[in-house]
Amino acid sequence: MATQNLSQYGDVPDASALKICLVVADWNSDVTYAMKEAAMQTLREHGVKEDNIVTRHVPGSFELSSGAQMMAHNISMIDAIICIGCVIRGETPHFDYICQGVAYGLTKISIEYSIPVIFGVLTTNDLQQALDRSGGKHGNKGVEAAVTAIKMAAIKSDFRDSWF
Ligand code: DLZ
Repeated sequence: MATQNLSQYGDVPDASALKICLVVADWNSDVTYAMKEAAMQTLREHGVKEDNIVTRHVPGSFELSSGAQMMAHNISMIDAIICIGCVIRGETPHFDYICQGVAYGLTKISIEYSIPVIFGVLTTNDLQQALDRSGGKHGNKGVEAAVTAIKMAAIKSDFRDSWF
């Protein structure tokens, strides 16, 4: 299947009551900051209030898990955590270690804290592929991460409001 433009999406629930946290990796910041801006813009467009968006930075994608854990542990009433990073395959095994570590870590935090934790992490072969997905020809993965956060928060809230 061809890669799609990630910024095209359908209906999104109202997000005006949500509190959303973002953890952003500074490694490959040209890419991650563009994704962060797109994610924040998408949250605003769907009604999330500025005061209800909390952003923190970590050095690299490997630290996203620990950043998300600190958010989940210390901030009350979070509806979703969006984690943004960009890992570019290099000559070292770092790529595999970082990707596996962050995927495992974010899944674990999501389950332990029962909070949607969104994997807004690009894992690409080169910088061009990352640029194509952070505001280039394939859209911006930050938009997709924000939409996923809103949709998951709505699912969580559905369960909270149900009688069963
Ligand atoms: C060390 C490293 C390397 C080689 N590549 C990346 C990368 O492509 N993307 C990224 O977000 N971080 C990278 N890092 C840094 C690690 O995520 C981490 O910050 C360090 O290993 C320190 O724990």
